[in-house]
Amino acid sequence: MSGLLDDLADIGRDPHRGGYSRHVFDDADRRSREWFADRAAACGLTTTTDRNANLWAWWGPPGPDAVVTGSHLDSVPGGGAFDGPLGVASAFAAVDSLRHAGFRPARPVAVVAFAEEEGGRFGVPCLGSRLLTGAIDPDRARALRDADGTTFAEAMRAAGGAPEHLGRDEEALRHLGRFVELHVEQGRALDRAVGVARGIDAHGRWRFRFTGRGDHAGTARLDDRRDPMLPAAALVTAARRVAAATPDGRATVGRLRPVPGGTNVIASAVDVWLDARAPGDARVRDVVAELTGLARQAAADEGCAVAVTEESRSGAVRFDTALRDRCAALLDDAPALPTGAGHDAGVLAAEVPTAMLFVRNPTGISHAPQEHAEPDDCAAGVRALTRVLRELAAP
Ligand code: HGY
Ligand code: MN
Ligand code: MN
Ligand code: MN
Repeated sequence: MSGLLDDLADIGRDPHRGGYSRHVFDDADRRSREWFADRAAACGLTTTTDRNANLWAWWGPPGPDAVVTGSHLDSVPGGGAFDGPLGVASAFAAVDSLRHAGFRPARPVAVVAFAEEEGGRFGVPCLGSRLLTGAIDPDRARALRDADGTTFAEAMRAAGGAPEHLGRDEEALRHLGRFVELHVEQGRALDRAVGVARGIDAHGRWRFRFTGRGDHAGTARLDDRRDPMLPAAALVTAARRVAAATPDGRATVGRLRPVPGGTNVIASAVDVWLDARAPGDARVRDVVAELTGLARQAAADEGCAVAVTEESRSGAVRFDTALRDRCAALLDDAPALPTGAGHDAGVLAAEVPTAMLFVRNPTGISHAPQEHAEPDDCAAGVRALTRVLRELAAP
């Protein structure tokens, strides 16, 4: 198992940020896709790429009611080694051990790696699984731009894909009988190697564009400025304050882009991305509404304007309790945990019975190089996934 992750370890290392930066259709993604195809071939599986750039490795011919497992291979900028790859590597390891044990599945089994789960390049998380289920309009997806202004369609075409075919994939959905995603824990709740997911908190991303008047940092009088950095800064600190006043609320600004971004230049505009999360959809809505009001007021106080755009939103997800309880029972009553992290499993849960297994992370940290899972716990995760797949694919 650790050998599988070792093979990935050199792909997408980020010397500047630490950790890994792997984003859809970049060079690290190309190498990750090669890794996926090599692993699939080593397991005797047939690799296909669906119309939305998601990878599938089939044990047996693609067919209806398949048992599908996997996760994603892309990362956040400077992310850890486990978020995503652990689920894909464990899926291959579990299928491998079933095959070596002579198990014959009664229905097709597939390993999948969804594209752009982190939204690290084009800004919309779970882009591949949203496209597959029709949860995002393909025209909007085609037009998404990365920081260099390249559209998703241009990047997909440059990588050999056909963006004109993006969209809900009825055939893939017919194949999807059940989906099980193994994932590194993102938090420190597990006191044993493996747990199951109860559900996913509501969450979303909003872009606040503050516009003012660019000017010279040295000559513009303080009483004659319209500096969008001021309301931007107010939003950053208000996010923490408003979330702290919301039960189990979280609001984060991890990304902020001043234009033009010169040290001696008063910005003409500042983009601020807000990530807001809470156990219920209404609470997220309330947090964002309150922060939008504060942002408008702070902008007006500085003679600036602000435009707010919802970039993505996911309602709270409750996983299929029958499948969850079946997994937990198979895993010696593994504990069921809520999670504040979004996953492709959360998107697919709207279409098929879906479950998630979590592997203990002793640091509890994720989306950073300190993310970790011990080899013994990873091996326990593979054994757990193998048991679940055997049960779901049994005659
Ligand atoms: O942002 C998330 O929760 C996930 O890691 N994409
Ligand atoms: Mn993640
Ligand atoms: Mn993930
Ligand atoms: Mn000058």
